[in-house]
Amino acid sequence: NQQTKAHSYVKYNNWANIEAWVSSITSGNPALISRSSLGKTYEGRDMHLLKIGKNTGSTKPAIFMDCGIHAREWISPAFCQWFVQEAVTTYGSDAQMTSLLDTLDIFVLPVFNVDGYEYSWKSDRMWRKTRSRNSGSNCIGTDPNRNFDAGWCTVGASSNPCSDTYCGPSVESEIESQNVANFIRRNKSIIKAYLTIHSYSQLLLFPYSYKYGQAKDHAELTSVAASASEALRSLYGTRYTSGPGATTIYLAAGGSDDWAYDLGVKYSFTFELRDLGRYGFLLPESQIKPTCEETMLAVKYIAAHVQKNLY
Ligand code: PAY
Ligand code: ZN
Repeated sequence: NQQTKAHSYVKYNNWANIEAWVSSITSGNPALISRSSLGKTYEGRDMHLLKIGKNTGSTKPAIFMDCGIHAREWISPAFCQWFVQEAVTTYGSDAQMTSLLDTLDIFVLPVFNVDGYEYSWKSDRMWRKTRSRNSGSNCIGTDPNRNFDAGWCTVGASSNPCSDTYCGPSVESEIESQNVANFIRRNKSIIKAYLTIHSYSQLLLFPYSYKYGQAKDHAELTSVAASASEALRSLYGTRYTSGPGATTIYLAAGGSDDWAYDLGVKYSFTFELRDLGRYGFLLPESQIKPTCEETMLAVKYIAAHVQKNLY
């Protein structure tokens, strides 16, 4: 009789364990965490969302962070779980975290593409896209990071449903993208930063990816990304490259980061976590802890910058 593995921060957790974790971390930290759902996925799973922050009785500025847009990037959901745990356990002892959670709310979507994530556990470890059916094709899924309204399907995306970078039949055709976009649109006045966690390549990207043109906030984003990368490197020497997506990785339209930025969320960053390709998407579990620890430093740096530069 096979024993089901329990949740662990230093292992990759399947969706059942992540869902159980969402419940237990929320009920264990009622003063700092509240949960909601952004809606259901294509296959009917809940898109659980955690709000972390001290309840002040009034509306606070917020940061939105998602993990697991792409199914196979398992280190990404592992980081969101780590972040939530680290936030609640260091609140009250770590001065920076305490101050962040006293003044800001941090919305964490631990897994964006839940259906794809499940599929990457059960059937195809290298699955990237959603699991929606495509009319007129036997190929499944759309790339959720090509499905947002930012130069949609113009460059670095495919209109072939069989491609791993399929942009979908229309903007926000995927219910998962729609649920996230609706939430951010609805909370546009309070969301000051958008962080989206991917792997791999060790990059810290900011707009634009859908065009070569510089973002209005290019200078500030460049300096924030450089300092955040430096903070990350200070722990274990892991080197990150930072810059606009188009020139740092490749032109790619329809990304959530560019969409959020053009909506008015100034501090929009895409993390590409470890490694540089030795293991790629198959990052060993032994690297979860160091990867999450170093990434915390960069995320906290960005959050502190946002806190000091509210707009
Ligand atoms: O901002 O341009 C952006 C996002 C770029 C990512 C994307 O293609 O969506 C980069 C890739 C990713 O994390 O999905 C990088 C990985 C290594 C890949 O699959 O190519
Ligand atoms: Zn990705």
